[in-house]
Amino acid sequence: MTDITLLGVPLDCGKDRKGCLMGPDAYRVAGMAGALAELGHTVTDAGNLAPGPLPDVSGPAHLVDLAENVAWTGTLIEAGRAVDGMPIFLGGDHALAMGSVAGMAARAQDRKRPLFVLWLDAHSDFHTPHSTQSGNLHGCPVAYFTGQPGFDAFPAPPAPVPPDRVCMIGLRSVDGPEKTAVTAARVTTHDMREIDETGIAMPLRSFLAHVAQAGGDLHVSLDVDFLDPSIAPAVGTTVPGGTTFREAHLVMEMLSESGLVTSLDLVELNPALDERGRTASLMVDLTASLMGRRIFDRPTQSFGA
Ligand code: NNH
Ligand code: MN
Ligand code: MN
Ligand code: MN
Repeated sequence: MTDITLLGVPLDCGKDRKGCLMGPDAYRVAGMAGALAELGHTVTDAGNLAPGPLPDVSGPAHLVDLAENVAWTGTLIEAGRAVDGMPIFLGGDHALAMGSVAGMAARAQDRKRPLFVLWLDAHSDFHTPHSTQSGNLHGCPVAYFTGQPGFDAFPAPPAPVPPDRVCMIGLRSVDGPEKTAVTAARVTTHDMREIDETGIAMPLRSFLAHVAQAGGDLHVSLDVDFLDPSIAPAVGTTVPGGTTFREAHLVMEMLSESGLVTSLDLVELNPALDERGRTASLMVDLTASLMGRRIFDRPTQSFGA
């Protein structure tokens, strides 16, 4: 059983459209702590984090809330690094992954283990402050924590994650500059076109085998828009053609069975856009599957075996 720490991250500065600050409380209301405790885990809700004082920083003028993002990043790196067991970062928008992943990479380095990252998202979030057109820093975390240039206003990531230790699944909205940069950096990508053809289990299985062989820690970053908008409406950046209820649960069950996951982000939930809390509930159910909820313990009995 796992020692889980819930870290509330009411970070809402990664984009213009506000609402993700309500995410941590929506997860609490949807029963996150109880669902995990019921599986036998020890759960500590550490409450909500707050960003440090706003630094005096400058960068490209179109960036949204740069100073606040910088402040949060420093706070999250230290808060995550200090957690002993498994932190679950209850977001908050995806800009929180600058700090959560950089902090987990620092912690993995302290433990002399490589950190791998599974990025479950419609988007690759590989912009730099110079390539982003929207100015929304929630589109930039992967470039930051893999140590791409252009993040001078931010604290340097203590242990940049080599891009070839990042695996992205669910992609269906990648901007031009990101396409070039992701490919050049040799990030592993599995877009929806590939998932449609091979199924979602095959690429995930090979990534997990790779992480196991390397003796790595594994951080999972789950963006609500990984899911199809028909099952998860509570997100500001819906993209059609997302993963189904069954695909998403299969991913979580395979992650659980791998025993490799050491930290988790739940990001981009905007409760103001939800329908009677169903997206928050689905995210709780997915987290429970990731943490061991099962229909049956496999293998089940079959005829003629
Ligand atoms: N690529 C777009 C941008 O940078 C959209 C990013 N939005 C996300 N990312 N939700 O996961 O603005
Ligand atoms: Mn994202
Ligand atoms: Mn996204
Ligand atoms: Mn690989």
